[in-house]
Amino acid sequence: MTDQRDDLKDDDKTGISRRTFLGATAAAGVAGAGLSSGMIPGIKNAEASSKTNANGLKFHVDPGELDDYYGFWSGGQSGEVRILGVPSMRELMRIPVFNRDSATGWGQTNESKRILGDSSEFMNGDTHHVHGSYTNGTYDGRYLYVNDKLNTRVARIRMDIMKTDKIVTVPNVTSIHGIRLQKYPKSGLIFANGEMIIPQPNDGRDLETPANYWTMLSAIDGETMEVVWQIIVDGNLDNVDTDYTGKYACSTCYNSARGVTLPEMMGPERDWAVVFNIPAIEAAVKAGKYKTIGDSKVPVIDGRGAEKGGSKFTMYVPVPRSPHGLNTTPDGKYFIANGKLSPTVTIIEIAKVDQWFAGKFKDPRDAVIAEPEVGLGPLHTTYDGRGNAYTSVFLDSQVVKWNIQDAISAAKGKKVNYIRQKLDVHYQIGHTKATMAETNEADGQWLVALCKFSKDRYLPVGPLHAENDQLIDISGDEMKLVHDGPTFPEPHDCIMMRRDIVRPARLWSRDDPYFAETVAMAKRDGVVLEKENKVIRDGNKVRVYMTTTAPTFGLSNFKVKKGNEVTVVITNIDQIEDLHHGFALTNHGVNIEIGAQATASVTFTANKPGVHWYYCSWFCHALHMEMSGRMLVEA
Ligand code: RUQ
Ligand code: CUA
Repeated sequence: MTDQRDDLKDDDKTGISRRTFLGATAAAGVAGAGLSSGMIPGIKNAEASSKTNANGLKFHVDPGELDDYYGFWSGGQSGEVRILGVPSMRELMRIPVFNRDSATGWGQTNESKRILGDSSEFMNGDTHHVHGSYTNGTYDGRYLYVNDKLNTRVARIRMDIMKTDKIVTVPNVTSIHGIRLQKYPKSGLIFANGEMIIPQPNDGRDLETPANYWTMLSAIDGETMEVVWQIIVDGNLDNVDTDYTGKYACSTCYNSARGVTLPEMMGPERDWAVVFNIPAIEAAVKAGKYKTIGDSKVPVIDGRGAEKGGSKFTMYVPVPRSPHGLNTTPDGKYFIANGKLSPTVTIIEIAKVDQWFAGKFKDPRDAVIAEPEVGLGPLHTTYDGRGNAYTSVFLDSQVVKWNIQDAISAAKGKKVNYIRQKLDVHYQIGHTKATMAETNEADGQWLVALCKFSKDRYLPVGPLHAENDQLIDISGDEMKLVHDGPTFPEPHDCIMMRRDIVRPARLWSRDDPYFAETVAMAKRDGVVLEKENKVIRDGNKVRVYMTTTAPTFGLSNFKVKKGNEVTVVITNIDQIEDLHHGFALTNHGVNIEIGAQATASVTFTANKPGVHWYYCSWFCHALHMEMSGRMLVEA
């Protein structure tokens, strides 16, 4: 094993590591000596590979040209999802899923507040994992789903309008970390890991009795976004993936001891990956063999039983202590758990999982067919669809390419080197993901290394540095770093989808459900949104309806009384693609976006007598500056 690690040093053909080199540049700079680009390992690679990859796909996207892939990035503690073009790594859009957005008014419009629901009191989120909906094992371009680790939520994003349309707060658990979708026949169900253990129910009981703290896997209906069942487990739940038949989900557990302090969590030699038998769980729910917890109506199944290997619902496969990512191979044969504290990844054969649930053997550990050593700190693994795996190793700051079948052969005693290449990345990589890697159409074109630190790769911008997403060409035999992309915290995880899968809308449809409730309110007020500009007075409540068309608001002024609760409803009747208007009301903290053919509304209290101008905040016309009006507030 150590041999393989040494071999890898030879892969760096220059014989000097990037970091040593950086030291050398600094020294050369001081001495006033120049270095030709030919001496810089990274740059030499880029020149040699021209501007296309082995399959002729461009990695330099010229101005005006379009990317081949959509990338969807989970923005970590920024609470958002970002859309990037790949391979250019140009940021195309941000979707403010859980946070507040000054530009679009997400979190302020009545339409977005309805979607945020009870949790609209929170101003933030922590989006770790974004995944696209599936039909028959590959992306179908309908939805994205993303977790909120901070406030225990799962959100759905409609891919036609690229806006969040449903959010669910998951009961009975705390901190949703890993999420994955059923891949076949479609998603179907969304599986969400509750990471932290808590008392059941968490209503003040058992505060000092961690022995009574538990967590669960939750299954959410991908259409209704309701939690349809939950299953209690031993230990905790970190990351999860599913198989390609719709039968299993498999989660890593780094706290099998259910400790509440670090030493307690680090106690056991081994933790596990727990496989969930979805049909068995669904049958029990259907048969009514479940309980409920506290006020929640969600059926809860008991999946504990790690000490005897599992239950009819769960199989606890022992793996080295503190595993992290779990990734299914695109051929649907293996679950691969990443060691984190162990330099290994654990390969679980899914055919053996079938046999274990069928009672063909007893010890779940026998489903592990290989545990290859890959490097220090393996966190996540991705695939090229050609039988190779790419594992991010945090401590070594590398992406390690290895061959799955060779690793299995080596475990059977064959003398083969399954490691193909180790590539330095900059620095401390978390996730890594290849194009289409989470589908049965994994195409092995590009790989992204999502690095938590950029250190010296960019101009310093204060104590807080940019983070670093690196694009790597994996189309040939050799991985080649093609460029760096600075990221605002945090580049957490991403998926990359062929562009033909994504079919965005060009204009809003007037009957879009996104603003249906606002349309219904107008109907009750007898207002035709597309034509009329009207003020409806309803006691202390005032509803102001107006149209917009560049460069005018339908009302150049409206009058209210101090203390009125004012709802402004705007319908943008422009028919031109991307012709957005804004309604920005001075000194009231109000600013919302109204897309072409959309209706949007905002409610606020008029508590300051006087003249308050509103203006359009999205540049729409040569007379955009003149697109304004007055709210007159009587004392
Ligand atoms: S987990 S850096 Cu939140 Cu995605 Cu592994
Ligand atoms: Cu309307 Cu600017």
